[in-house]
Amino acid sequence: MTSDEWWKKAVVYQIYPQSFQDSDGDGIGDIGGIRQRLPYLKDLGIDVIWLNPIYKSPMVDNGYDIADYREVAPEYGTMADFDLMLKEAHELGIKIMMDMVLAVTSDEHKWFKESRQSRTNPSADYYIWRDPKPDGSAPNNWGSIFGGGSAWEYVPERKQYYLHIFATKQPDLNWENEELRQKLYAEMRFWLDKGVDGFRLDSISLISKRQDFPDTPDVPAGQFGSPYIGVSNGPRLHEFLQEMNREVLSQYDVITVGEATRTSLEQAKLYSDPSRHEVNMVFQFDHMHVDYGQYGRYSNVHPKLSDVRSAMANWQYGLDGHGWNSLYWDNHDQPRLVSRFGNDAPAMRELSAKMLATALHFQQGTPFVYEGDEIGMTNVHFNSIEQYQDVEAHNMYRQFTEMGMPSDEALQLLNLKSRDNARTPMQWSNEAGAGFTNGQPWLELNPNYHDINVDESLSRPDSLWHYYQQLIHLRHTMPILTDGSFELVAPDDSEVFSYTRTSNGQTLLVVCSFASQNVRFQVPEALRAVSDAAVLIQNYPDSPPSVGDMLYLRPYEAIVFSSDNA
Ligand code: TEU
Repeated sequence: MTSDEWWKKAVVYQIYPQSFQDSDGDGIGDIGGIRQRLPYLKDLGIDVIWLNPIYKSPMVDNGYDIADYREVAPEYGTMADFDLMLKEAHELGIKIMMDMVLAVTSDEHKWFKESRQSRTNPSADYYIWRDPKPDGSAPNNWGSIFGGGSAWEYVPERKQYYLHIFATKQPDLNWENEELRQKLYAEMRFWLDKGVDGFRLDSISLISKRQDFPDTPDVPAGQFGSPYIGVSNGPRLHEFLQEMNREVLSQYDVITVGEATRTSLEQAKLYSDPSRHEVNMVFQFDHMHVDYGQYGRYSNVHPKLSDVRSAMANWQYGLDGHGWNSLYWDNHDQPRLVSRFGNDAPAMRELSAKMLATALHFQQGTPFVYEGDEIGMTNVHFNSIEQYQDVEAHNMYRQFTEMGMPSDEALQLLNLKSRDNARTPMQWSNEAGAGFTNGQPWLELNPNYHDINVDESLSRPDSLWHYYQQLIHLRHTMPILTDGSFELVAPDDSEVFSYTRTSNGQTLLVVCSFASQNVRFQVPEALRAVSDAAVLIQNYPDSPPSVGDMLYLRPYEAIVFSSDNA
């Protein structure tokens, strides 16, 4: 690891600004609130904040619909507030990684307002415009990823359709246009010149479109297919990323993470192999697809450990020496990790959350902690569609009920998988407003804030919060966590996720039970010396009962042994 690869040792904490901390009583989190909580993040020990979009936006998709890249959303504060936050974070040794949305803008961005007016204006070609089919219908059968129908919207002024693979108010940018690319690079430089420390590049795997815009095959007439066939990892993607790197990223000492939905391991090597000069790492989705089913991500499927493990291990083996991994269990687009992969029943919630944190943070890569994970926040159980705010939740609900699904069943799917599960406000205390706001929160609080909150977690030395603090400390102090090679142990065990990390003669043995009951785990002969050595960290107050090489693991038990605790 060279010194300019500081991001390999870093732990990133994700802040969803509208849900983190409100400082002015309007029920919406803001920059003033983040500033108040910087010392909290310093105590936790994180190195980098990934800040979800804070730009001026009509907020149809909570800020992923940018109306002006150089203005701060007034809901969140002013540019002066931003500058102060950056300065204060830097004083505490915390870096700030912005979320840069370069695949789409809002239809309220001045480029689109101009583009839609005619086929000849200066921004005419900044978005993806196509003529209707002879019968007047959309250019192909792609549907929006958010549900709600076609991915094409007709504009009478141009007598053409524009492409929006997300919400109708999020037109896709046309990366084929070189002038537009230069404008986007200028927007990136604006923030880098202020001193921000990197970017999470939103939906970056989707920026290069196949120019033949093919229909998605096997879709019945009149229905919509997924647009991925023509938009995912398209023909010029890596050319664009190399250009962006040459012209922008390489000029600064930054962390870069590309959000790369539908990206295989082989493709990810192209993104993150340092010799190719693209990005440091990607967010891949293989382990997010383990509970997809009949209704895509909104299916009532419980993830199987074997699928989770093989998805993760594939990336651990595959990128070692060829790129770099990001490590995450959830974010603002996913349900809460403890509810999805662990067990959020009161007796199991903290145990399973500690186990999941262990399973993740000992892998090779840069770990991402989503706000509230450090106190074990859970999914919320809204019982009416009005309680949801997410545009995708509303579209999916409409789609499900229109196809005849009973409303309570549709709500059950949202309860399991909706993105709003992760977006309920941060639970700081058990006071009214959960210490998040004095006003009416923009999205209802999870009522369990009375029991699950930061104050409570900070008050107990054995809490999940302190466990995260310990894990982050280990990432900083043990080079083996950065450099060590990864190897699965007992790869066919149905309940236990176990692996080793090895470097310079030192071995760590990680054993994590995903079972809600007691299970046995046999330590392989070759690792007996490690499991007889020191315990580095564990989520029960004592070690599991054992007889010879057999460990009797208790529900969701996690334990890490180290052959050399130096
Ligand atoms: O997400 C893009 C993305 O990859 C989607 O497939 C994502 O998984 C989606 O949430 C599926 O439900 C990014 C942002 O992270 C997301 O919040 C935005 O809504 C989206 O871009 C559109 O800008």
